Amino acid sequence: MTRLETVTIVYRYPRILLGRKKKKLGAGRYNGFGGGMESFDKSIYDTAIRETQEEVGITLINPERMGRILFHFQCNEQDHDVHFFRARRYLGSPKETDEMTAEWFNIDNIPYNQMWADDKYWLPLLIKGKKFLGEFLFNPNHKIVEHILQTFNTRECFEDTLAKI
Ligand code: 6OG
Repeated sequence: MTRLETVTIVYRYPRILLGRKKKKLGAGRYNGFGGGMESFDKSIYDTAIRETQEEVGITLINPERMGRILFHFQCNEQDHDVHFFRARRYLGSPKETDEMTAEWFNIDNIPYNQMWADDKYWLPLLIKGKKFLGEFLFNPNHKIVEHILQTFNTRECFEDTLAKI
């Protein structure tokens, strides 16, 4: 079984909004906001909007899908198929919830040593506006064993490739 999930990075140059996750997979680490697609979500965009609303109390306007990565774990964890979004605009003000804190970081000062090991590969691409597709294998200590990451020059080429997989 593969879990279909989202991660959204809110980007207001020169800062991004991250949260330290308080429970479940990735607890203690900073990440974008997101979670699993539910049967009542009409699309993965709805999941991104709903999860960001639940975790940090803001309503995204036109989040853009920037990437998709398939994560495999050698033991004890199902695969995660994560769609990554970037959003510049939103309604409301970010606020801490019982799931995540809400903290702004300058893009030159991102706390990669307190994030998932994959983040330093895809987050600089997302910030630059590059689309990406990839696959990562993690060992039981959450270290990367192998990875591939492909970038795309146009949104059309990225969405065409996504439609084929
Ligand atoms: P819940 O299942 O707890 O949401 N997620 C990952 N994020 C990053 N940056 N790297 C990974 O590499 C990830 N695997 C999963 C997707 C889990 C949240 O964590 C994200 C979801 O936003 C292994 O509801």
